[in-house]
Amino acid sequence: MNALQTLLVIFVVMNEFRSGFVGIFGKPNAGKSTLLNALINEKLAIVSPKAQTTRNKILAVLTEKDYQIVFSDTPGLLQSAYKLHDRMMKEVEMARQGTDVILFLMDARDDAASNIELLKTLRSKQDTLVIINKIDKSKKEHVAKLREEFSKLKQVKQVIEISALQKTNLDILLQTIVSMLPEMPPYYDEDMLTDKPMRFFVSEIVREKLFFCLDEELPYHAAVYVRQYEEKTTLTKIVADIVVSRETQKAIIIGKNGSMIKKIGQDAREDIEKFIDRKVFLELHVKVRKDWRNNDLYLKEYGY
Ligand SMILES: Nc1nc2c(ncn2[C@@H]2O[C@H](COP(=O)(O)OP(=O)(O)OP(=O)(O)O)[C@@H](O)[C@H]2O)c(=O)[nH]1
Ligand SMILES: [Mg+2]
Repeated sequence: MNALQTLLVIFVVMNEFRSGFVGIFGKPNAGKSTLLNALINEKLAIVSPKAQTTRNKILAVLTEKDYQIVFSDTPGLLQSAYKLHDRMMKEVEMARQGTDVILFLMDARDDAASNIELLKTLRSKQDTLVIINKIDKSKKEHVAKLREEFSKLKQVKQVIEISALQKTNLDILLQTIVSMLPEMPPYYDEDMLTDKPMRFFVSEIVREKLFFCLDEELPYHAAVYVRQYEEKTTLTKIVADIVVSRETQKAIIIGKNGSMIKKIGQDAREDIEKFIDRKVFLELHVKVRKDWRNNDLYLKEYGY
């Protein structure tokens, strides 16, 4: 070993492993799930142009040589109109309690005041990184103003400007997060990626297609429940129910001569095949469960 190598070894030994829990919070549509996927380099969380896409807290573990970050993506912060929303905000609260670092994400085109208000409603005491996202779509002067406003807050350790979509400044963001984590051994095995089972991701992929294939309101009335998930020798057989609140919604999802459900099924199957790296046979059914979003039993059954 030469002198340089010895120095390197000493440096590595002196630099303890860092680990911690990092929660991603912010308004609906700020880009939280996009950021999570970009940071872990994997499409775990579903993303759509519509607000309130994410409904459950999702853990995603990023393990590198000298750190492990356990991210949690959360539903966008909102006022409850249904019991479903209460459940979503409970997921947020659970994520907040166990975190070492808070990532508060906002759309760079949004205003400072409403976001500062929202950050306060989190009532968090943890160190916070404010992330101004979508800088690919914003004006420099506005971003500078946001930075100034957020820098005044005591709990805000740093303000970082990024584009989650174009992966701009994500390396700086990661370095900053790691520097804020405690020296700790890893919480999870290095091959662990998430806390959610495959069935969950399958139902989410179908739900994502609903957001893309259907008009404004309908996706918010829908849940997806995977009834069967069976690995056969040559393929994986999946049977899932798309649950809606009304007969008229069912008719729209099925579409003329079944054209809509066919498209949803095809799009979802392709993504599921990519995700599990296997051939998939996907069977979708549409069911009506009146007012499921306000029904405790149904909410529980559908994973909320
Ligand atoms: N231009 C641009 N669009 C982005 C960026 N990040 C996310 N988006 C888009 O913003 C929309 C919302 O992204 P999501 O990641 O679903 O947002 P979210 O905060 O998880 O939303 P909820 O789950 O509803 O709370 C999608 O259309 C993304 O493609 C970005 O950096 N630049
Ligand atoms: Mg989301």
